[in-house]
This record gives sequence, C-alpha cells and structure tokens, in this order.
Amino acid sequence: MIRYLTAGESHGPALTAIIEGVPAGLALSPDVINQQLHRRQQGYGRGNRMKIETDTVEVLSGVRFGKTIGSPITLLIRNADWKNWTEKMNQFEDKQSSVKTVAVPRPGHADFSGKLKYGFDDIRPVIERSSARETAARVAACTVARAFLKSLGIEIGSYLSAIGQAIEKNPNENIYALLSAGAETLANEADRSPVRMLDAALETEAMTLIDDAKKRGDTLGGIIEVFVTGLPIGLGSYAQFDRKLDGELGKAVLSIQAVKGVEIGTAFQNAVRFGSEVHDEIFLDKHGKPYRKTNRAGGLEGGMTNGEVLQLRVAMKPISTLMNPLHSVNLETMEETNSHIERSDTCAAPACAVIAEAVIAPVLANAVLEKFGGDSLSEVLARLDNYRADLNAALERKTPVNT
Ligand code: EPS
Repeated sequence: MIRYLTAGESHGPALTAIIEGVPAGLALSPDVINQQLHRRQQGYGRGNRMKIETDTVEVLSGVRFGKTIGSPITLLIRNADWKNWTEKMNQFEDKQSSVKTVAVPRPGHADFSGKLKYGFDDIRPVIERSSARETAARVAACTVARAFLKSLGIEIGSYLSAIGQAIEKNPNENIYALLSAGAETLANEADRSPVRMLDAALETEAMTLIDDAKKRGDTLGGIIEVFVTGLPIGLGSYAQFDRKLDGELGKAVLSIQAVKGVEIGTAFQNAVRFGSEVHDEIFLDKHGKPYRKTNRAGGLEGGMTNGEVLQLRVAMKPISTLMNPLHSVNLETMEETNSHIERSDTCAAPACAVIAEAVIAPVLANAVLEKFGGDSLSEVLARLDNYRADLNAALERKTPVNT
C-alpha cells in the first residue's frame, strides 16, 4: 500500500514529503514531478508568491538509475521565500518580541479554531501549516503514484466548469472526444487556458470576473471536473465500508484546502430525478460486449469501478484571505475589527484542479495494489494484463446475435 506524509511551513526553509509503498521498477525523474509542480503554480488570479517561487523537487531517496527501488521516496521542495522570513519564522531563536503577532482570524480560514486549539498567542503557526502552499509537497508525492498509474494505462485529467458566476451551461461536448485519447489529453487541452477552461467565451468571462474581484479585494472559487480513463472494472469493493472507492476518493479530494464539496457523476442531479432517468442501462454492442450509453454514475457502482470513465466534480470555496478584509475579532484585545490581511491569491481554482488530479492518484494506485498486489511494476502489470484478458473472455458473446 502506498502512503505518504508531507511536512513544512509555507515560509519555512522547505516542504518535504515521504511516499512509500511504490512498487520497484517504475521510471521516475525529477522532470515528471517538476512538470506537475509547474502546472500547480499556474492559473490566472494567482498572487505574488508564485512569482517568487519556481517549485523544483529534489529526490533524496528511493530511486536508483532512474527507477524506483521499492524503498521510501523522500522529496524536497525549497521555499525561495524563506530568505525573507528567517526572522518571522526563525526556528530556534525566540523573535516574538520583534515580529508582529497575528491576532485577528480570517473568517473561513483555519486561524480561529487553530489558534484556540493549539493555545498559540500568535496565529502565525496556524497560517503557516494550513496554507495551500502545502499542496506543492502533496502534488510532488502524488505524482509518483500518478506515474505508476500511467504506466498501467490509467490517466487523470481535469478542467474547470465554473469560476464564480462564469458557469458552463451545458457539459462541454468536446470532453468525450478528448477523453477517448486518455484523460491527459483533456488535461493538456485545459492547460492551454489560463483558467483551465475549454470554452473561449467562458474563459473570457471568468478572467473578467477575476480582474473585477481583484480590484475589489475579493476572491473567487470554482468547480473542477476530474476524469480518470483506463481503469479496470472492479477496483474498490462493496464488501466493507472502508473499501468503497467513492468514500476514499471523497476523502482525498475533501482534504484539499478550500474544497468543500465533491460529487460523483451527476449525483446532485440524479438525487432529484426518477431512477428510470438516472441509472445507466446496460446494452450489448455489435460484438456482443456490454456497454453503457450514459455515465451518470461517474464510473462507480457499489463502491467499485465499472469500466466507465471515472468522473468527479469538486467545489472549491473562494479563498478566505480577502484584501478587502471581512469583519472579525481581535483575539488579544477582544474587540471587533477587520480581519488579518496576508498575501494571497484572488482565485486559485485552476491550481486546485491540478491538486485534485494529484490527490486521487494514491487512492486509485492503492485500489490497484489491493486487487493485484505486487512489489515490482512488472509483477503488477502482468497480473493486471491477465485480469484484463480474463474480463474480456468473461464478457465475450455467448450466443449468436439475432439479425
Ligand atoms: C500558495 C502559497 C501561499 C499563497 C496561497 C497558495 O503563499 P503566500 O502565503 O506566501 O502568499 O499564495 O496560500 C493560500 C491561499 C492560503 O490560504 O494560505 C501556494 O504555494 O499554492
């Protein structure tokens, strides 16, 4: 099983991650990880921090001659901004008397509960670790799992269907053509847009909204559509609650900073329709193989993959740091005041899409490893190939087609 942890403060010396349980023999280079780190830094509406950083990974363990060796993989991303924070974030000398304490929590952020929970005088340590900067380390770690999936023919991609009130009216028809070439083709297409949208008019609308929000010191969230292609039937299980893939995927996505909702397939539309309008009926194609005409279930039935494209929608709330601050309370003086202002982004939904793509990778990789096992990539591949062949045989036509 793959597991990983991240560590690091937003303005500390570095972010790190350890990922272990990755099968041996997987080709891995820093470039593959850096490419995803670069994608995470993009997006119209990001703040000035992204101009300071060029997130680059150093791989400190677990790789030899360009391939994983089954040992824990240590990843390090240095914070270029650290040099400006050596006083405020000094690790060993007490500089509290010379640095300004943060006493006013930002509504919507971890500040209020974090300060009270850990008993801090200064909100700073809460800001440092709850910051979405942590996702750089997560993307790095998850990219290893993603590379493993890719080598099995499983691809992940996403695009944005909404930023603020710039909302896609009808599901983009282009998607299915793009997905037929693999979900990464969709991701590449979305990457061409500064807001990772597929529709030019919607993109312009979204960028205008971001400009407007920025001028007013406000922020915007968005809706992210995530897709996975190439998944074999039967990952996850109905047999026990904690093996249901829906729950595991939901947990991964909901753990991303500012993500507050996740939908599998068209779940919210499905909930207010008749069953006959919802469930994806099964037909036989001209070769006698079962197929679906629709995918409202989003590729999951009974907690398991059903061979259709996996489809998740992710809701990101607007970032809670507003340059035009919200009403709050100074927790030192206990007086009402405006909340703390910290450099931040106007909109980070395009980056959140890249993070959502990343965090589901270890979940899916573990579902693969649970079903097929294997300590090396070749072992997993051989077992998966056998299973795919068995499935093809099991789903072969048993009777001649009526003409
Ligand atoms: C982020 C780095 C942060 C923020 C943002 C995301 O850097 P800084 O706080 O130095 O500007 O830009 O973090 C938040 C939105 C947040 O709420 O903390 C990053 O690397 O993605």
